[in-house]
Amino acid sequence: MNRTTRATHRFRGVVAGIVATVMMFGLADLIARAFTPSAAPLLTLGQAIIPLAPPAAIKPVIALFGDNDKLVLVLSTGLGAIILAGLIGALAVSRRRLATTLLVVAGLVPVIVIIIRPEAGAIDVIPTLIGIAAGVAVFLLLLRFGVPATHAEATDSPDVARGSRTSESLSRRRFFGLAGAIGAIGAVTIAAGQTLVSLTQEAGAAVAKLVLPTPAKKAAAIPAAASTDLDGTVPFVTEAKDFYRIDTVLSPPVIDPEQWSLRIHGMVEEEVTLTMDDVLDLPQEEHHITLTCVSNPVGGDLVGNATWLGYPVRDLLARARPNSQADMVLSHSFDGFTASTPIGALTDDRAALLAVGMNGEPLTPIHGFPARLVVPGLYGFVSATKWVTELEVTRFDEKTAYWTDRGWDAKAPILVASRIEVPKPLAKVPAGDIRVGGTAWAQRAGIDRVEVKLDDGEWTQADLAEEVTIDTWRQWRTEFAEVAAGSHTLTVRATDKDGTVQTAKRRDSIPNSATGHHHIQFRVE
Ligand SMILES: Nc1nc2c(c(=O)[nH]1)N[C@H]1C(S)=C(S)[C@@H](COP(=O)(O)O)O[C@H]1N2
Ligand SMILES: [Mo]
Repeated sequence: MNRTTRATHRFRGVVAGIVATVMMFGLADLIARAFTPSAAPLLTLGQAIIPLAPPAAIKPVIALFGDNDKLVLVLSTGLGAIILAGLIGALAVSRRRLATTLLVVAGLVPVIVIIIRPEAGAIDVIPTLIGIAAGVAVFLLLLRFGVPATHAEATDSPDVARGSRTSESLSRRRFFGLAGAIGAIGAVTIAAGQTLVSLTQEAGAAVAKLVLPTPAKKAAAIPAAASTDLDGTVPFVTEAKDFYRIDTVLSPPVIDPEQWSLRIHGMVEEEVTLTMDDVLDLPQEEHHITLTCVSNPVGGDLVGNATWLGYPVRDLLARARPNSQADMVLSHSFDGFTASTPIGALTDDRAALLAVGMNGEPLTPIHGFPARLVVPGLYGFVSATKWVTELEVTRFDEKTAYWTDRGWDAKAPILVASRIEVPKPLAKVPAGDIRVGGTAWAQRAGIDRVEVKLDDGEWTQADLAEEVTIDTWRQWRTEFAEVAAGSHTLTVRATDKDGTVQTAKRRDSIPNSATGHHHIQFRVE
């Protein structure tokens, strides 16, 4: 067999491996989505990688891709699988049996990942097994058409050995025609699977047609003066669709409120379980609260402000009567996530809520439907458990939470922070007076002052919009007159009402949030 023929065959082997993999994942995914969504192999594989990934790698990925981190994860898992399949296909030119075995072994990886999950059932592996069978069949079929089995066969093969141009091109056409057709079928199954996903999510949204009770205690209306009205400033209330999303699940659990319950247990005198009807019968309170993620980089947008409807966790806990030795509540999510909240933050006078509503609507699946915690003043990872199912009253020296086990703090109060939203980084601004504005937050303390600096100038005090509560963010704006043409920097810092000035010291987000002043560059033209 000459070199060119070998290279041709190797290329076809690679194509066969890739097409087989597309078929395998596509079919397995489609079957899984139709019958048992949590058994979709690509999703489960991606999901399995999350806890394995070093925390030091996760947070930068979140910072880089933000809400798209999950898509990036699934796409890279798929890409990894395709590269592996291509290599196996190339191997098939000389070692067909070994390559086929490797393909099956690689296919079994998601099967293992699926079966070791605690909530797995035996039928969960069926979609992937069918996918593997289809993938291997496609692989062998394509090899048969495009890659002669052995060297001997290759030289004996009348088509290839004689190198007759017509038969060679016929075999090429036949191979790529077949590969193209099967690849297209694989692609269609993937698309069909994705369509099913969005249909299921719509079904989930239908379940979400939960009727919120009218608040027993309404939040005060947000005054117009809470906004600076500076164009380009982030709205004071963040709509659910624009609200940042951080969690460790690839697709949010679809929970039927009829099936949901909250169990309060651990160091309590009386274990309490509430159904959704029980919860909705309680007098609900509305509160404006700004939620913040510990992974938010300086100037980042992992922060949002909403009007939450919920029942005070304080009163829920009171029903169970916690033991006075308890100092922590470990909240558990449907998906296994946990957060450790100092019990004091749940029992003092702040509006720590078991929230069922966000901006007048039930929670969306992504933001914790049907119920989640919202605790003013603490970063989300130690307080804001979505899809919450249990409040376990315990002690910090006895239990640890999901992110604490991965190097983050056990307790994490929110630090004073501020960011520039106008002008945008690297914006070109016409000469004259320059308008500057943004948002600052220091939940629990409240913002006292925001100062801005142009280039190496003096700190100048910005005008603050009206404060809604100490637990909500606060907009600010100011102007610099007659700024000369050229390149400039702006820096911002905030001070809270306890007198804490936002530190200029730069540090990483692990273990309890990044610090430093936000600064941007812009050009005056
Ligand atoms: N079940 C569950 N709840 C969770 C998380 C999670 O990974 N799983 N992440 C927490 C973190 S780190 C943050 S910052 C907030 C974000 O809430 P949001 O996605 O509604 O903005 O949810 C918290 N609740
Ligand atoms: Mo977070």
